[in-house]
Amino acid sequence: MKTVYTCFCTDVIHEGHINIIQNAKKYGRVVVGALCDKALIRFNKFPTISLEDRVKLYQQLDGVDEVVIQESAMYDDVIEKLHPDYIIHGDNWKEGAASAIRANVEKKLSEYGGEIIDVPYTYNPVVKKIDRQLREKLAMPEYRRKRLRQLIEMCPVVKTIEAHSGLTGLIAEKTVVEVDGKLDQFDAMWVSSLCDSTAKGKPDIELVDMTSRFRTIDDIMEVTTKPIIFDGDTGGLTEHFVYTVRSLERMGVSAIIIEDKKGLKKNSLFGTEVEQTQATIEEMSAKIRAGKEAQLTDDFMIIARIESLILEKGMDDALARAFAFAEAGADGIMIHSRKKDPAEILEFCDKFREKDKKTPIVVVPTSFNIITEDELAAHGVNIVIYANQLTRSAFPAMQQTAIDILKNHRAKEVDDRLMSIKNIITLIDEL
Ligand code: SPV
Ligand code: MG
Repeated sequence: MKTVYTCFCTDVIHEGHINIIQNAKKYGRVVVGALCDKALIRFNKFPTISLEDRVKLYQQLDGVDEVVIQESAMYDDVIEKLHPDYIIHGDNWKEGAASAIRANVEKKLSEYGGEIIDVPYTYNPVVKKIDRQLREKLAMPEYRRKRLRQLIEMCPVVKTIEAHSGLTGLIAEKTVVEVDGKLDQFDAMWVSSLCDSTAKGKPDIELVDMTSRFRTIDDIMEVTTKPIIFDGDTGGLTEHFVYTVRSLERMGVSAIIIEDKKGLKKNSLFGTEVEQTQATIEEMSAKIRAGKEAQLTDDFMIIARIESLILEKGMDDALARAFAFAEAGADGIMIHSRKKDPAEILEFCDKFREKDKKTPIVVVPTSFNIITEDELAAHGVNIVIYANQLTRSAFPAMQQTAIDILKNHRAKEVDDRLMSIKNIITLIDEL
């Protein structure tokens, strides 16, 4: 009896899956793989039911002889263990990022004479609707809000990129690459005060009001499913901060990061070039405590950002604040630096982790951009935020286009660096 293997990464079974099983049955004994959570999230198919429940769901299907757990998205573990004669899949994996998986499977099977069976992908209105419902479920506040905590548990490092509009949200949501035979993508989005303000042509001084910041979040949420970390600046007056926490939590935002500054906040990357005042440990701790008391779910996170290194107050001050803020109930610590050398960030992380193994650490490697995610994770960092790179790459490109159109009195000269009209009009999916 030959073995036919297929991998499912779904919480809901539809006609397409049944079709795969019926086709598989013609070739032999059908083994279904349930892709594990860690691998699933790299496909942006974040599970809404547990792996255990997915296994049970697949076991109940007519024609399935066995269900196993697949650890690697690239199929390496199951191919080595099961040596299936056939691997069956919808032919949609011939295109896009998934084609890297198909190529790997083809190579591995060819080593012992196994074969791929591609069946035409079932894409009718019912399947399309189920796909959409699954995706939209992930966008719902109750699923999205808790996802950051889940990711911290599941990922060595949560990769977060700035978004300040629906369009940048889509880039954060949909950009998938294949590197070294593995698929990769961002896990979460950062609604940066700098980029949100810059997009509105305003300075980053808490001038863009909360209603407008929430509107930005809403634009992003409309078209994405990934969790959102909100840059809350100083958090404002404690009396106002508690309302902000409630609103963000209700919207389905996963975390707010507030910095230990008071008075007129300026962007941290100015450092000591401008006057900025740090709040006392007591003031900041009181704000954290008030925020934690205001929140209604266990999902939402209040992360305390420490500006001591930015303001050149020293490592001891940064560490004393970190321990005090964690003690006050902060769900994470963000440590910031504007040095090119990551040494002071790493020293902070190592010293913090000597005493506190659990509280998540967040870093924003804008200046110390030489260091990789893996190196940061090795020093105990849990969340890495690429805070402004999308804005900084778009601005010079747009500016150059404006200059060149003015110089040439027409747009022909810029055309070859533009996205095609066809691509721009089909970029956004319609319902
Ligand atoms: C932001 O992105 O607005 C931040 C990070 O707060 S930084 O600009 O580095 O201060
Ligand atoms: Mg900011």
